[in-house]
Amino acid sequence: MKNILKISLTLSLILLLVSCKKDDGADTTFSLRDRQEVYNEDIAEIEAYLQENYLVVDVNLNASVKEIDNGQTSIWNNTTYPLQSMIVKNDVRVSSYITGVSTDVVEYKLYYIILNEGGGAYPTQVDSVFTAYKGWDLENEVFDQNNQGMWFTYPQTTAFDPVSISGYRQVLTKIKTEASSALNSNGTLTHNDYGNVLVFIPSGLGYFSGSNINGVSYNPAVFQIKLFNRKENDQDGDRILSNYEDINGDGDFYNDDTDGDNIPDFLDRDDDNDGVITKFEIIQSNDGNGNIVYYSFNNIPFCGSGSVKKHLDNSCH
Ligand SMILES: [Ca+2]
Ligand SMILES: [Ca+2]
Ligand SMILES: [Ca+2]
Ligand SMILES: [Ca+2]
Repeated sequence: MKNILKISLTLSLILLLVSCKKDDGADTTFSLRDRQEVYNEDIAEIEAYLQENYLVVDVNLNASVKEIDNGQTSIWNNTTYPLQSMIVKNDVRVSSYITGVSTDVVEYKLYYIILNEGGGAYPTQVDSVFTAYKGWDLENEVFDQNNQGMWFTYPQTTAFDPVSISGYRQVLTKIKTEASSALNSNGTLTHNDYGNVLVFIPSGLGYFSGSNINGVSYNPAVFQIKLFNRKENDQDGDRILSNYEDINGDGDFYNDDTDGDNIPDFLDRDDDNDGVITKFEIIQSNDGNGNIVYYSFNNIPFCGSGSVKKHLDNSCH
């Protein structure tokens, strides 16, 4: 079932055309730089930045970074908020097909600092996330900020959501949502014990050749991200939450394709390609008057004496 995929592919194409048009703009000699070469420069700049700047964290765990001018302890050597790192690949896809993995082969070192882990739940790759953020460049110039928080969904529908930034999205796997929130009399929310992280993003995991960061291309970025909430999604509308469609449980939702048609299960409305869409295979009861009850995921029956749930087994409907 390819309708949803068509929509997302069409969107990707539009975004591609838009970005090509923008890139082509005034400079007809423009060409993309080599990603490994850009990364080598970026990581050297980021590591110098971490050694030449220090971190200030206020009582509300709002971070700012300043250049060392009087012997302050560098971010590199900070033991109160220790610097951590992970090696990641660019997860921005060429398409939503199983085979649409990024052509970027660089192994990126992503530095981050956890200011607070959070008391809620870790988001998955396909959850919507409600985050507040502040972004600045290596000159400590802020280029974007949102204090209240807003919802972002991946796969994203607009090109320049912060969550479309691979480094932004991937570091969210290190923190959890808030433990609780309270509604204030003025209508604002107070968030309690939320995930709070600083991340130092090479341009290849950010805007790369785009000039979103203070008008400069190939510019690394720093983000402070506060993860308030998450929402589980059913991306393909088959009434099975996408979080149940990572069949091999490895956290990657793009490598599970039960029927082998190149469309991942979480975007495939007929997961086993038996001609009956998944939503109709998981009906528990239907009184004919519009009162349809669907099985909860754990209660979806197997085919016969098998051990595969019926929506994933084309030997029964
Ligand atoms: Ca689904
Ligand atoms: Ca998987
Ligand atoms: Ca499939
Ligand atoms: Ca089916």
